Amino acid sequence: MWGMIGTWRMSLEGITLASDLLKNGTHAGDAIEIAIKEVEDFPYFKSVGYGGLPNEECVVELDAAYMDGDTLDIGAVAAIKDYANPIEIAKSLSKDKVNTMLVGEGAEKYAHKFGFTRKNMLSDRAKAFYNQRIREVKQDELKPYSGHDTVGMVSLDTQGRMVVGTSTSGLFMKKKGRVGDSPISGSGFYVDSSVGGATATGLGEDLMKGCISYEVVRLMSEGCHPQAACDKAVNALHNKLIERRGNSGDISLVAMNNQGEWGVATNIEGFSFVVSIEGAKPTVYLSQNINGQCIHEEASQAWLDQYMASRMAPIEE
Ligand code: SD4
Repeated sequence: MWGMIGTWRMSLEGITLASDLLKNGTHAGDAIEIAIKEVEDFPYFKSVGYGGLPNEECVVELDAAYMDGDTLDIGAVAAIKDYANPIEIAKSLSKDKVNTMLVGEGAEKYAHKFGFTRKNMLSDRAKAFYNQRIREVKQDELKPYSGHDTVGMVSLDTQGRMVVGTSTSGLFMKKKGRVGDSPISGSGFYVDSSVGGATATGLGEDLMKGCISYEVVRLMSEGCHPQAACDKAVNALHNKLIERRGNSGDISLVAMNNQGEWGVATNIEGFSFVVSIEGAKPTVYLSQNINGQCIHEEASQAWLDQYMASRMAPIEE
């Protein structure tokens, strides 16, 4: 049995590519690295890798993490600039015993030392979004924190090994040095091959208040199906945030257990995600929370076409 699950429609090409490898016995970690690299390299996804949206100083700072569910090794980078594939750097760091999470300049120094590909990660398109947002904020006083799409994936290989990875430019217009949940163990991701893995997307500041990915894995370890675990954890955090603070940010989780069973929960409208399991083709689903229970349906061709068209539509300079 092998399987893979990833956040948002943008996981599709990477998961499709990695599925063919998993099918042929590739390690879950190599599958994650290849799949996430594919998302990082695609310029039209706005919150990951090249083309990711910049911070308020118009600089693209990236966060990424990699966790091996067999050894529990973790590697992560945060607020790293000018490197093409943060997931590769995170994976490389996970092999070390100490200094496994590096930020900013330290992460760049490490990447330089080990010859990772340098790249100016600010695309013309992302710069145009930035300029557009500056005008909108001035005109309408819009809150800058919107428009997000972090990639998080869990993979299970034919040997039963599980790995999770994340990669993101975080929130558009974030402060320089701001770090979200994506490189933080337990919040943005967690995996244990004896149970399963989970990864989150949404408002990092709120996801971290619930250590939500760990919570999903913990619930699975108590016997919950991944769907029940996701529903339970997402609803509990959402309700707690409303109760204590009056509001909750966006929270979406995807999870898979070591049997290839999967689950997804969200507190937003139409969260998209991708699942690929042995015997079925990689599929994009849309999820909706109906009174605390998330229902998923396969995305229609019209939805898929519209998604790509909107990602690639020309933008005003
Ligand atoms: C963050 N959780 O940096 C990320 C953003 C995100 O989809 O998920 N966007 O807070």
